[in-house]
Order: sequence, then C-alpha cells, then structure tokens
Amino acid sequence: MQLSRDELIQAYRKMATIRAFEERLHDIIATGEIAGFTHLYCGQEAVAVGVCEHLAIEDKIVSTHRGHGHCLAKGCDVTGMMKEIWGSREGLCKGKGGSMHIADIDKGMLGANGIVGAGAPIAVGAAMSCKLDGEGRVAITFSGDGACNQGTTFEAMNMAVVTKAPCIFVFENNHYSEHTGFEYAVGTQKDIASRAEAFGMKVWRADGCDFFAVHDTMREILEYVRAGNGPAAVEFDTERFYGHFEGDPQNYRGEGELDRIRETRDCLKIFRQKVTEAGLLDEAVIDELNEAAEADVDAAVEASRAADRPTAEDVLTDVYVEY
Ligand SMILES: Cc1ncc(C[n+]2csc(CCOP(=O)(O)OP(=O)(O)O)c2C)c(N)n1
Repeated sequence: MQLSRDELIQAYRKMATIRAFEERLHDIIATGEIAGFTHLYCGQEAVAVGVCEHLAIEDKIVSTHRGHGHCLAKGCDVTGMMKEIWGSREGLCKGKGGSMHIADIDKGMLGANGIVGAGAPIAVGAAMSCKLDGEGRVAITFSGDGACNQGTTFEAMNMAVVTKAPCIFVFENNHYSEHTGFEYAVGTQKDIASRAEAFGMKVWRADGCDFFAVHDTMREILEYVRAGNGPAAVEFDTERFYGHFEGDPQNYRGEGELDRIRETRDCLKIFRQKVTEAGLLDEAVIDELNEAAEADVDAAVEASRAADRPTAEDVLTDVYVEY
C-alpha cells in the first residue's frame, strides 16, 4: 500500500532523529561527559519506525538494552530521553533509568531492559491485558538474536500461544549477541523465526534494512493479530553500525564488514533511494528532514547540559510503589 507524502515524511524524520540522536551520543560519550553504559541502535532504525508507525499510544511495546530507537519511534520526547541518558532529574524517568531503563507508560512504552530476554514475558502480560480489554490493542516485544536463546523468550512464546494473547514477537537479527556471531550461537535451522513457528505461531521474515518491507510486513501481521488469531512473530534481518556497547573496538567483525554494511545496508540511504527514484520525495526534502532532526538533537543536548542534576534526597524517592 502506498504511503501518503505526510506519512513518508513523518517516517523518515523519525528514522533521521534516531540516527542523529545516537550519532551525537556516540561523539559525546567518547568525551566522558555522559556516564553509564550505552548501546546504540544505529543501523536498525527501519525496524523500530516501520513497526511503531502502525501503533497507537494504547498499543504497548517492550524494548531491550538497545532501546533508544524503540522509545523514539513510539513517541517518547527527544529532550526527555536525552536528559534521562544524561542522568538529569528532568529526564523521562527522573534520571533513574538512564540509557538502559527508560520507560514512558503514557506513550505505551513499557520499558527498555538491561536483562536480556526479560522483555518477552512482560509483553505477554501486557498482551493478556489488551485481550481482556477487548479493544483490539496489541503488545510488541523487540528481542535480539541473543535474547531469542533465553529460556524466558521460549516460555513467553509458549504462554502467548496457549493464551492466544495478541502479542507480536519482533526479532531483530543484527547477527551478533555481544561479540558472538548468530550463525555460531543460534542452533536449529540457523534462523530465529523457525523457533516461533515450532511454538505454533504464524511467522514472517523480512529485510529489516528496508523500511517499506518492515512496514508492509507489520501491516499484515497486525491485521492477523488484531483479528483475534493469537500471537505472531517476525524476524527482521538488520545491521548494527556501532559496537555492542560504546567503547567496544569490534575486533570480531570481518574485514571490511562495517564499511560494506554502511555502504549497502544503511536503511536511511535505502529509504532515500527508494523515495527519490519513485518521485515520492525529492533529495532536498530529505536533506531538510536530516537538518531538522539534527536541530532537534542540538536543542536536546543543550537542554540536557543545563538541566538539574539529582539531589541526595532524590535517591530516597520512587524507591517503593504505593498502591
Ligand atoms: C540475562 C542476561 N544475560 C546476559 C547479559 C549480558 N548481555 C547484555 S547484551 C547481551 C547480548 C544481547 O544480544 P542480542 O539479544 O542479540 O541483542 P543486541 O545486543 O544484538 O541488540 C548480553 C549477553 C544480560 N544483560 N542479561
């Protein structure tokens, strides 16, 4: 299905914002100005945006340790995110979540998560509640090829099938779990989707570097799940441009691998090429969207530098939930 001009612009602007946000983080973290462990999502933008462009605020997502892209795609505020990563009390989670534990319940973003494989069970719980509400809402869990090896993910897939929960398992296969290649670590038929199939789910597979492939695939999956067929799974083949964490020298990459994927598998470049060749958007519009994304990130960085730091008293608040 053809997207409207406004839809194309919105999707590209979100992808460009994620890219600009993370490239800026990459530079700033190298200076030591931001503390904490950070995992960048650059390269995978088409997956987060291609999935989330279909969702309403009432649909839920659960993210991973590599969560900035998912958060921004679901509508989390750019400055609130930057302040959070900066550890400011003005951040989305008052600076207590940091890069790996950002959540924004009002946006249906149930949390990034430092525990690999912890997202899927949370999403199944959210999906069960969507089912009880009966309003056609879904819950989506993003998991990497590493997370698909965790028992929690298997249990969650089984539970989703048994309860017919409207849960979508989005597997982002970026070919590495930390420094271990997925061909080495993922058994069976050397893919992830077949595992979900074995649990009785209908599965899809698509190129995660092509926004349009992701978007079209998700449309089909959402129709299927919202129609009450129970859970579904999809494996997107994607690439990560930076190391596992910021500071990772990536010695495990093949020779020329990073240059090759940046040249041929960059989802922003692929989007640009597709829309300009089809005459849907011209180069100047894409350039303006890149500039607008950079300006948003400039403003977020400036605001984060000036933002309040936590006080000693802040340590004692939000420790326990009161019911
Ligand atoms: C339960 C658990 N085991 C191990 C780790 C350490 N760890 C952090 S990220 C990661 C690899 C995750 O790989 P993948 O799921 O493919 O996601 P990617 O980093 O590729 O996005 C591991 C093993 C952890 N955080 N939690």
